[in-house]
Amino acid sequence: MSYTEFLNADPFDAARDAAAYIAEETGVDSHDVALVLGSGWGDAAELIGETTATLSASEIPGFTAPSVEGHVGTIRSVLTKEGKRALVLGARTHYYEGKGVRSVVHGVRTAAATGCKTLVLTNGCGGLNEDWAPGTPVLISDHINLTATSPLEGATFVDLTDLYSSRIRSLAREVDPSLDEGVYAQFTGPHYETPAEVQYAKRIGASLVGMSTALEAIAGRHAGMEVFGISLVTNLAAGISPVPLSHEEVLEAGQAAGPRISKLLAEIIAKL
Ligand code: 8IG
Repeated sequence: MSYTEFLNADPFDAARDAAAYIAEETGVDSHDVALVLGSGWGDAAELIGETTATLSASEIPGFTAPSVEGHVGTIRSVLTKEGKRALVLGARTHYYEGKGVRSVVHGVRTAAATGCKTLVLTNGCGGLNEDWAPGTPVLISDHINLTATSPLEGATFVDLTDLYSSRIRSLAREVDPSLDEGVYAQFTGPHYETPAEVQYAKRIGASLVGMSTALEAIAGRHAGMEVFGISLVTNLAAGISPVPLSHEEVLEAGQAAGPRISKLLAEIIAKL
């Protein structure tokens, strides 16, 4: 399926096509939990279980290769110790890539079409709370969608109360009681915020700023999945920190936090 064909197709038909391809290639008829790996989370899936199949995202209908260093372009089927099947999406499409919001949520819709009942969204982001040193994982309690768009089309009035499952957040705090929570504001990017925009985000109630997750969470809820979100604060947001942001800093903070967040993620998934 070419990109043009994808854009002209019904997005749920495209997701079913991708799910059929994944079932065929992995030999797994149905997956239970989907995991989207964001910046800094690339290696975090290693402890979840045994990888039984690895697919290149660009082979799967409607998926495209990622364009950002530090993002992995593979989709893996992982068997957990508890016998659950996890679909690990290392290939997120960001809104700033300009491929449209349908492309952004195609992975999430595909995950639902493969049978997933739970969606775990991870990301690397900026933090507004000075107590969150680079490398701090933070649970997402809610979001503010600042993209001025939605993955839903037409009269699709979906309730977003408790979008980020309080049940799964409690499970996460059983694993690590020190986990803080924050409200994630999705900006479009790809530029980082100005200090004034960070202050605006703070005043409207955000404590995390990033370029993903909210649109995917909405699509996940619409598709009937229970959504869990966890951010890795890789940098203090612009103006909160006295030093300017760099993508290298982001990658380094992610690498340093690797072992802790890998263990955390594996233990949360084991409890689902
Ligand atoms: I990693 O400070 C990462 N992603 N919008 N702001 C936004 N996205 C981010 C940031 C940040 N850090």
